[in-house]
Amino acid sequence: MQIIHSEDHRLQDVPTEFYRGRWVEAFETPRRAELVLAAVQRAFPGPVLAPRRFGTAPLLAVHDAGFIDFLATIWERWEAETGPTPAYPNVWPPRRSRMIPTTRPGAELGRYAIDMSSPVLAGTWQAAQSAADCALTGAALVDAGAPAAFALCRPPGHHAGRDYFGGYCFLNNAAIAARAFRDAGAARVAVLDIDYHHGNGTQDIFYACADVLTVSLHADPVQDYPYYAGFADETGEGEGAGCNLNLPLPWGTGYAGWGDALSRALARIAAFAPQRLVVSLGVDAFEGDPISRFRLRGADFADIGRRIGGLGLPTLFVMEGGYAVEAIGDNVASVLGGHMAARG
Ligand code: 7XA
Ligand code: ZN
Repeated sequence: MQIIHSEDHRLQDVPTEFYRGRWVEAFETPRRAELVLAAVQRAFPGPVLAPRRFGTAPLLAVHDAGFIDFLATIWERWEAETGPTPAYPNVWPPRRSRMIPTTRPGAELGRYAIDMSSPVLAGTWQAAQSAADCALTGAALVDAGAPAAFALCRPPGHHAGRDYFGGYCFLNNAAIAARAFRDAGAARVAVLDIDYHHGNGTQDIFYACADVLTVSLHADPVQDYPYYAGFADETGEGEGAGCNLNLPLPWGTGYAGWGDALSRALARIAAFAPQRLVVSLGVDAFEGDPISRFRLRGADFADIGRRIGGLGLPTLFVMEGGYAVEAIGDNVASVLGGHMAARG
């Protein structure tokens, strides 16, 4: 298993986050990535690769140019107005607003943020670019013949849409890699999102695309974040009609129900006959996750990897969520190990 990782992720580091009306110890921390790195190095000895640098062109292939410019410049604008304190939106545009650029960084944050979970810091842009570069490096390795690669990205990406950020995500690493696979010649690419939370950003980016199938297993958006997308009747539009499959599941779902949904997801992907697969690999469906409410056990993750490997597709795994720090490393390594076992 080829592993790609950048220490730049440490630049995104806040001690607290706003959760259910209180400032609590942050769930999404650098420690998560450190624990995953340690576990995958134990499980798959060998070099961990640093990302190649790809610049902004692959980011602009999936994200709006104004949004990328915003991410690249907002910290300087915010710091000049407020000083070196984490940048949070302080206002959001009401429905039917004209999305006109303003001169004030707080209002600009509100134009692009979907929530308050993702403060912009001095190093956020560098951390986000490096995470995207990890995904792109992994995609290049798979294109060069690796059966699978693991991009240990942080910040994660699947909540970042064409022109918005949130849910700890700034750039959509999985979508950037999927688009890169297409641009390198794959006629069809599938994205399978197994994170507990719906991959609303990935769905948004590819919703009208016939060449990228997006499939997501996640908590019912009536019950859980990101709330306003992820319903079963969202199936794609225009040329992309039929190319988005959402499999929302209720709180309390264990591996019996989750595994049935995975069977539907895998059957849909097999029918699409893609040349490449991107897996948005969140492990927050784990029973011990502090912000999630599914009941997958540690042993289930190896089976998930085996079953994904059964597709026989060149596969890029991209790290997303997972907050049970005592188990996050083992759960990620189990998925990757199961995949390797299936691919032989
Ligand atoms: O996959 N997404 C996550 O794991 C993050 C979801 C929670 C975002 C913050 C909500 N307050
Ligand atoms: Zn998640």
